[in-house]
Amino acid sequence: MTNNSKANNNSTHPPTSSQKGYDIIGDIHGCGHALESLLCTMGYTKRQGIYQHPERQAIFVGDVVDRGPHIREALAIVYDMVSAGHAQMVMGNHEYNVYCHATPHPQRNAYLREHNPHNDRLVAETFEQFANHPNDLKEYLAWISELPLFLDMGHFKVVHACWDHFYIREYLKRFNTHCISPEIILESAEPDSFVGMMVDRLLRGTDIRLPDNYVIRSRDGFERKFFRAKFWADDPVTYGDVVFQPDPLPAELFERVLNEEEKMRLTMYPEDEVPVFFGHYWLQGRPKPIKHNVCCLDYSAVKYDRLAAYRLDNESQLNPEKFSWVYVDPPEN
Ligand SMILES: [Mn+2]
Repeated sequence: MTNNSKANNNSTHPPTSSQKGYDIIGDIHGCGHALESLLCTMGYTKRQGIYQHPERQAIFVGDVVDRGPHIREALAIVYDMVSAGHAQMVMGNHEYNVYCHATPHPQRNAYLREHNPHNDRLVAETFEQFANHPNDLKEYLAWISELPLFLDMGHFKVVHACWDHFYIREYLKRFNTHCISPEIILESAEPDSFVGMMVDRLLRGTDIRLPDNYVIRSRDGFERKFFRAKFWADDPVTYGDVVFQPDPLPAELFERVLNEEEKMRLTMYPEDEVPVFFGHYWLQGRPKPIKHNVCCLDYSAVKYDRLAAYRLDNESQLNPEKFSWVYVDPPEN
């Protein structure tokens, strides 16, 4: 950490007078070296130890931690940029997991997130890489516990997995902030609480339970009884219209018609809304907008695809030419 001062997340950083644009950066997952390459590619330079751009601000869509080889480096870069006002960040489901995994429940003999083989495995690299740096981890966890859950920047929006107008409006009404807090995280650990459902929706997206006894075995070995659904589908009819994940649905389910209850679980993102940026969904290949106002920036950096960014100026229709990315190479053995 370069700064001793704690980042102020309680207000979005106003653009400086020279600021012209935003570079929105996808899931890093411990690919700290790729992050440095991407920042350099986009004209950011390191001054007094902090990456910065004279005319632009970076916005991270979350999931800086877990899985990859350089989690401490990645967190240090992001934390220092945010602390100095050169970047903003929204919380990803992996930051939330790491915080809850490390935080004992004040009234119960348990952690906020259950320790079991599945949950332990998801956060293993982060705790391993911080094993000899417990004080740094403590400081990062405190910072994580006050991150924004979403950013409404006026001419664009940012969230980790799903922009849900209903939950966001209700959250602002209840808490009068776009940030989370240790108290709200504690409440969110109750799965049926409003904040529990909200965090799940914004940080993990909408999903639909597979019918009967179907199970999808994902490429990374997890068994899933749900599939991830789009929040931007227009008038979806079948499972195939809403599925959005790297692991394909069993073929016979593709044409299955969504029932009313399943449709109720979905959320929509109107055509005439400002662009929304998010990560989370493990895309691959050449980065491009999903729709004129919908853009996922997770291009599977930690699976040796790309770390991607969208370089936004004032356009309201996303431009396929405005992505930057770096390739992430497997380590040489
Ligand atoms: Mn992710």
